[in-house]
Amino acid sequence: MERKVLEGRTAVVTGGAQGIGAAIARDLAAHGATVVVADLNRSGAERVGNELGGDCFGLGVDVGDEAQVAGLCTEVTARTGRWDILVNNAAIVPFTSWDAVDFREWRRIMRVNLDGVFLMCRSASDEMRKRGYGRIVNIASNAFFAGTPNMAAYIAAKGGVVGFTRALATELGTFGITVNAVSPGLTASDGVLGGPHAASFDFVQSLQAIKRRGEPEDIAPVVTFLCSEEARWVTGSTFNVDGGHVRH
Ligand code: NAD
Ligand code: 4PL
Repeated sequence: MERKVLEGRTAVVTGGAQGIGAAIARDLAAHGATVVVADLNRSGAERVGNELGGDCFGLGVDVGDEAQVAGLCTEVTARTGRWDILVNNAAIVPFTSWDAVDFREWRRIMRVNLDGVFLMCRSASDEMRKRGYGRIVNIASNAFFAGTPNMAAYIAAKGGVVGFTRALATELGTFGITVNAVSPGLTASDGVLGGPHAASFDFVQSLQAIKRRGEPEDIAPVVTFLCSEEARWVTGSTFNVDGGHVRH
């Protein structure tokens, strides 16, 4: 999509300070949206927000904290007058053998990767319902389909995200709000490049139909499409964007 199809829309991207979220924030802004980059890393969010230009800005938020999410909602509507698009991208991406995950670690992952999606959707949908229009895109993972090792709690949370996407689409359909999910495969984000998942690139590439590394810029355009008015008839769906790793 080349046109400024998102002109006049306000979009919030969580976890937008780096990686896939930053690529999504850039693509939405390139299509004309006023983007609010929301991240636990406040300085990183402000850096990306300022870089996007226009009325875009960044702010610090922990998506797992109800009061902070409420504060974000107030600031977004006060500064831009509306809230049309939400991309739930923030997540913890662990690599821990199953039996090394205790209940505290399980809860830490659920709090951000699943509770955070609920809290953000709860806040955003109230604003979207007021205007009878909205686009919500939740970032899941193809690990949910593949059952990839060393990510059991993460995969359980992403399964919750896919299920919640289907249910919320039903609840919000009559308000002009669509809810979809995008499932990336292994992607060369900042987080992955700096951690243990980077060792999996060669093996994962051997499973893909397209034999190269997935980049954050491969994910963003699919999200932008689902955030556009043209995607009006698509809701409750989950799209694998992974170079043909998982054929779902
Ligand atoms: P990343 O680690 O590079 O970036 C994640 C961002 O989320 C960071 O800026 C971090 O500060 C932020 N964040 C973490 N906890 C937060 C919280 N509580 N509140 C607000 N922000 C928080 O991650 P990435 O690899 O770009 O992944 C982005 C999304 O894509 C995630 O949902 C992830 O599960 C999904 N995903 C990634 C891959 C991959 O291989 N990179 C594959 C499939 C799915
Ligand atoms: C296949 O979601 O889907 C590594 C790290 N490998 O986060 C993921 C695969 C990772 C994935 C993921």
